[in-house]
Amino acid sequence: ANIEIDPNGYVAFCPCMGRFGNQADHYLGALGFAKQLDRTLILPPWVEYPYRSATSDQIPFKTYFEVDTIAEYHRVIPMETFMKELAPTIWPEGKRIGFCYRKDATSNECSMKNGNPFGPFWDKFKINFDGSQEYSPLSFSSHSGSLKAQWDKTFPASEFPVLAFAGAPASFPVEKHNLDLQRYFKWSKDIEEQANLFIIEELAEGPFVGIHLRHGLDWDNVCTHVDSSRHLFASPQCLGYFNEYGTVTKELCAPPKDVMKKQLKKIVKKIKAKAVFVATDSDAMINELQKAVKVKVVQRTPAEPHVDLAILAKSDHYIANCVSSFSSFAKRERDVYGKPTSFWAFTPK
Ligand code: GFB
Repeated sequence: ANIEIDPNGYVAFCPCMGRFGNQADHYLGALGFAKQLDRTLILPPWVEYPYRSATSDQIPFKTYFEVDTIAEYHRVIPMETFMKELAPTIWPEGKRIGFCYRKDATSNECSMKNGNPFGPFWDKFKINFDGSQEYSPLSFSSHSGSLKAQWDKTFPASEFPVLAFAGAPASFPVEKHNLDLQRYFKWSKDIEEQANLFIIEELAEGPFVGIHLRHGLDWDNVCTHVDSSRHLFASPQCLGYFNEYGTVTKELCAPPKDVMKKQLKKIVKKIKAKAVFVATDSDAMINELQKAVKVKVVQRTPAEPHVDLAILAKSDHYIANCVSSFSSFAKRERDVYGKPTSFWAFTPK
């Protein structure tokens, strides 16, 4: 098929920070940015870090999400398609410029491919950069209406058909005005089917509560940073972007077991739940929780992050970790459909 070239140009980026939750936040922001600039967004693959592997994997966008649904919001093209069909004409070898806020002082270049996952990401498509372009003092934040005018003036599409960013042209956590873009991220058929199948087989007896347990070594480390900040990672999702509903606490990040049990019991009773679904990549506390709530408590093994999130999003009530960006993905999805979410160790003030 002949794919038309967008005269307004393209935005490319590497979702090079964090794992799925972080990348998803950046994805929402990048989509909002491309929309503002009225450039087509090149949908990069997701970056994954297989256990015990020294390098990263790149998983096509469509493995987890429907491309057509994103396209309902704005013009997009999967990176695989762009590189195969369009790059030879409009972004050929020899003309590939990497964009960064500041060049590396030593090399005087944008560090586009330094280290993992940066190198493997662009290498996946055999992309090397032929030049570097700083974009400071421009920014990605779309509060000001003139964002498009500023970028177009400095980097007109005729001269810069592809703005390829070293990181994502977006903030972490996702900015408030981009939250609702979540509605365009629809799980792929495969993920959706796996989630539905699990619900039919294990959670069909009645309402169920979905809970996300974010704990384990890596997370304990994160939670030691709470004292110095009003926000941590995804915490605006419960505290509000201006700390309207409180500040971050140790408990919010690492809720004690007895607090969790009490809170879960209350919700189970309130919605007359017949089961609890546990999503975690650590200890699922199945026996302990079962004793506390006296209904069936299940997890899906082996756990797959996207299927876990899809199930959490479908639960009748969801209890999330306010600090975790993984937690926040399902919270945003539920917001789109008006489904209730509460947070461990959090009562809005
Ligand atoms: O998604 P993520 O950026 O969210 O990283 P946080 C957490 C990863 O842990 C997920 C796995 O992408 C999954 O691979 N994981 C966490 C889970 N919870 C679950 C679960 O319930 N089910 C399954 N199957 N997998 C932060 C990172 O995590 O953690 C930071 O964003 C940093 O960059 C820090 O690494 C330690 O925001 O929760």
